[in-house]
Amino acid sequence: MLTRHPANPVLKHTDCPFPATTVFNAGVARHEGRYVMLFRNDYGRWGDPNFDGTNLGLATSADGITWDVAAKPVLDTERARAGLAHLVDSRFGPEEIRRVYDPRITVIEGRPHVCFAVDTRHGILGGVAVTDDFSRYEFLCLSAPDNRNMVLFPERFGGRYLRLERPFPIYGRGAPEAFDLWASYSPDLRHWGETRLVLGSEELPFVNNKIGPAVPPVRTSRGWLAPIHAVFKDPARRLHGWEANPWTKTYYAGLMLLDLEDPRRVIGLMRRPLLAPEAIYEREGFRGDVIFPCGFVVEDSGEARLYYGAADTCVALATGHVDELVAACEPLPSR
Ligand code: BMA
Repeated sequence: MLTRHPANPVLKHTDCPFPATTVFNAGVARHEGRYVMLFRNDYGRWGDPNFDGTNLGLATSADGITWDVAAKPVLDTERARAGLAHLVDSRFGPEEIRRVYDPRITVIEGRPHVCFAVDTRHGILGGVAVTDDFSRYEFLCLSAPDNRNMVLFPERFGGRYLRLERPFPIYGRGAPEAFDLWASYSPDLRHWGETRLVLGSEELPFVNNKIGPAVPPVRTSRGWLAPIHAVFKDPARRLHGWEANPWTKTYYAGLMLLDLEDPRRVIGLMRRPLLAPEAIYEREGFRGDVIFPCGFVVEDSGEARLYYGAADTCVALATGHVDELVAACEPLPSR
């Protein structure tokens, strides 16, 4: 269904003019005639899982394959704390924000919006910011804990914005982790509600752990095409990784098709992985066997480009045709 690009990995730490160790989980969009990538950089020592910090870097490209990385990170913890200060209070001060990461870009009405995850002492939160130049960000909201992997739709529905998200329920189906994919509406990108379950992880036969949104969905004539991430955990398997604790989770890309009018309704689902870790850069790194898509661009030609973090270490690209991706989603007429 997808072909790995021969230039993979399209972005790696050695491409950065500033201290960088693992550059991965990158939001990608076409904006003002070029491709824009916001990527996560965990910096420290190669091979050492105790990173010194995390920041977000910016890369631009004419073709979406060869990237120029801006001289400095565009968002670090200090700037995130300053930007988020108006959304927190004295009990939960900006100093407890440890890092901002895993950005996803959606251009809405011409303006790039970025969803991001925030690690704090009181949990993991998700938020949304808007930017015009990718260096200054207006932070619009922060969720309740624990929630992340948020992606915005590029259009409004009945005037309202819609985002997919992945909360972390603790009590539920008995498994220690069984996380699902949800959606919320907002009138203004600041207040979110009418939250509904979109897809449970139990609905995918190759998943025994969790699923979540991956990239901003793309409109097609048949529905919203929405790649997801999907995780199988096998405690008996020891995958490549830098941490002392054995890494046992395989992250796949999956795929669903959502109703055009009510995108909280799944109308098609791929029952097998869209992309499974096979290449060396997907199997070996900080956390091996990880494919974590955060960027999705469909060209006018119908070429679909999926940008994904590989082994939590670099950014890779796989391409296919949008019509084949739509056709791969098995119809779910009864939902
Ligand atoms: C998820 C997030 C991602 C990461 C992935 C694989 O839960 O933490 O940032 O890429 O795990 O380690």
